[in-house]
Amino acid sequence: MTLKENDKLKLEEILKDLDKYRPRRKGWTDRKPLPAGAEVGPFDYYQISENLQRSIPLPAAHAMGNIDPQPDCVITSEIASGRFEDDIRRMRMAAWHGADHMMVIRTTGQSHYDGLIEGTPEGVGGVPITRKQIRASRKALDLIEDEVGRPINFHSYVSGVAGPEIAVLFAEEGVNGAHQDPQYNVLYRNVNMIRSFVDAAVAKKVMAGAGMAQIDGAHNANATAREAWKVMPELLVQHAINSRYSEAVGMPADKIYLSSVPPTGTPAPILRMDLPYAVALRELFHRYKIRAQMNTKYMESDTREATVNHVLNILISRLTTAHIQSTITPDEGRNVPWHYNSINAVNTAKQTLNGLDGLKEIVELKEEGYLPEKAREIKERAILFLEEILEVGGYFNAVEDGFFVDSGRYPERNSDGIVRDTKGGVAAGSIIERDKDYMAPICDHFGYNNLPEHEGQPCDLIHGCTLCHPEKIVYLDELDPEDNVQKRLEKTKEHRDKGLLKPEVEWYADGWVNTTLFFPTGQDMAEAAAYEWAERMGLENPEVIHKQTMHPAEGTVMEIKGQVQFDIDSSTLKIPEKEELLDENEITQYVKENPMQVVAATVGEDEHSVGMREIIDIKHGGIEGFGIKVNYLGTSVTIQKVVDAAVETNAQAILISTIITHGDIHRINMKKLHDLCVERGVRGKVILVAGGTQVTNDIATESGMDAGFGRGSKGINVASFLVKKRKGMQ
Ligand code: Z98
Repeated sequence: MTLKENDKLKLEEILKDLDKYRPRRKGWTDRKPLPAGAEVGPFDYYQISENLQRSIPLPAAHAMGNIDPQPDCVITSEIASGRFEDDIRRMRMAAWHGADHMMVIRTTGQSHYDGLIEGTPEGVGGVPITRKQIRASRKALDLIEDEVGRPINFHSYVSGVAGPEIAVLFAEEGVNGAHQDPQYNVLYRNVNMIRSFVDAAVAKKVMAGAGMAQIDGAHNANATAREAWKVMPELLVQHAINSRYSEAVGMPADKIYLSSVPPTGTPAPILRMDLPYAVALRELFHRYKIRAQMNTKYMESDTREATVNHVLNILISRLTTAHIQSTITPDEGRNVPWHYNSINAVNTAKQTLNGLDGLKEIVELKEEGYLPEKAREIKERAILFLEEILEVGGYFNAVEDGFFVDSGRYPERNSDGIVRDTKGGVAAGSIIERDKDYMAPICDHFGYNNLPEHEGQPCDLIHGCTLCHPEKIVYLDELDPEDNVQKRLEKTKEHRDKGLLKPEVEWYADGWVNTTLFFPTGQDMAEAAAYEWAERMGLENPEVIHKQTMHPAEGTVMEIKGQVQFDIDSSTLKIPEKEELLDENEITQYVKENPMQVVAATVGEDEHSVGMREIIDIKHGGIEGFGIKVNYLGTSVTIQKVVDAAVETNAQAILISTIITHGDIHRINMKKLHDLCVERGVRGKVILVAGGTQVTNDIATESGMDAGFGRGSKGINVASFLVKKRKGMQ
């Protein structure tokens, strides 16, 4: 099965024979960098990787030969619709925009699961960790990577008491990367500390066996801390604990990615605060790779504000290093992330990385003064923190003493850190010693394993494990008769099969729309007005998702979301025929080889000049810009004068503009122009074009013109037409 550009991804096809599907590879794949100076279109780049076979370039690329340079680092899209059938579609969109790391997370805590949840329904918050959902996602990604021409990494989370089982499931199903950090379980999920670290050893070893990339959880301290910029020393400590522990239990250093966040947000002077931190991190942890996450702590409901922080975060990545540039959607602060916001975040990363390409070829970080001094200070604070952990008897005691996520700036403490009891927490007391004759159920296994001497794989002794013999994997389909993908697909079947259209942001045909409103009043009144407005518009479940004062008395901008219940039947829609425009370069080249002279004027008793000038002047993309010579006669020009000028200058075309239409004067003038050209014997060689707000191509051609250009027309529309017509006349 291959995907076709203009066809939707067919979920039914993905689900077909899913029980037999095997992923085609395991392990993480980085991008293939191109040598410095590699050319893409008119530019050369220092930090890019191989081009995609299919992709959607940034909007402005249309003026640069539609190039889509792919930055050197992997780009993450966080996918969290909670339904794998919708996640898959979003992954395809993200891949086409340049994401090659699909980080799929539940909409609510995955780590609250205490065991594998195969066969369970979607439930609250979505379950992207059943075998069926993982396998379907990987199968879809295998097709998508063929389509775009680049390997795509599939990622989820190995956390909670079920962590080791989830790691095995991921290894079996070709998941390429995962978050794994026992400190996350301890601090944020209150899983027993000993259990967390024992589980982590097992899970990490399994992940290492499958070549998976491991991302830690230090960024969560930043997101949780009351004053996030104060936790910089602790972030280094958390990275240190997880990365050294990972290596100790068998994770290779080149698969360890530190999850780093520039800790501060604007309006703080974030570069001065976060750049020294980034430098300190990379100096201390040069053995490992960096996954740069955008700051989420200071993400509010304003997507513009979140995007600016994201861009500044990427500037720090470019001033230092990042192997993975992760994106969170700028709407995280107000919604479960929406499709187009996910894609926007990927584009923000791609655009900023493109824009900052080769930054270090032209600027250098100072080796003396504020930056290295500040970096050193952060490192010193982190080392002191680690030493104090040793002084109190180790990590468990330190957590019991509330060392972590304290709002003080270390070594200052505010005694508000997260406190956990070594003997308490979820699954406390569940660690037991292994029997002397313990035999692990899979080969990639941490710790003691009672194996008699033999050649070959350990699992030969048990006739193969599921990692070595995937045919042994037992595939369970969903068990709930009501809440399962087939039932959910039935609900949208009509929409998909019959082409009924409904706007959506999360799930197929969910009906959610977002509207921006400005009311000339203060916030409270504006909010009440927004709800009233939503009701009158027929929006169901309205919710104000953003409000921002422009001035306390003069006005407030609101964004309100709501659901619509009606569909649009695509079979009833009339799609206007699209005018095929010539390429800008083609027009310019043609005019260069076949010089073109035109006469232009606003005719009759019409003093409007703006429309015609916009079509002519180079500034806003007018026809002059393509090399067409224009003899502009001004306003209120008679038809006689226009034709005289054309004859005198031997012009190839006449452009008239008429805005006034009383008494059908626009039609009358067009006819007059045509007739006079016939009378003077030039109609066969002069192209006649009319424009104006009330002019349409139909009206103009009925009135003897060769073409008419109405509202919204631009210079390129006219230039493209003139060139096509000239070519036809030659
Ligand atoms: C991210 N934006 O990094 P629950 N383990 C670790 C995590 O960071 C997370 C989980 C597990 C973030 C997403 N992080 C939040 C180290 C989540 C997931 O229980 O589902 O929240 O565990 O991508």
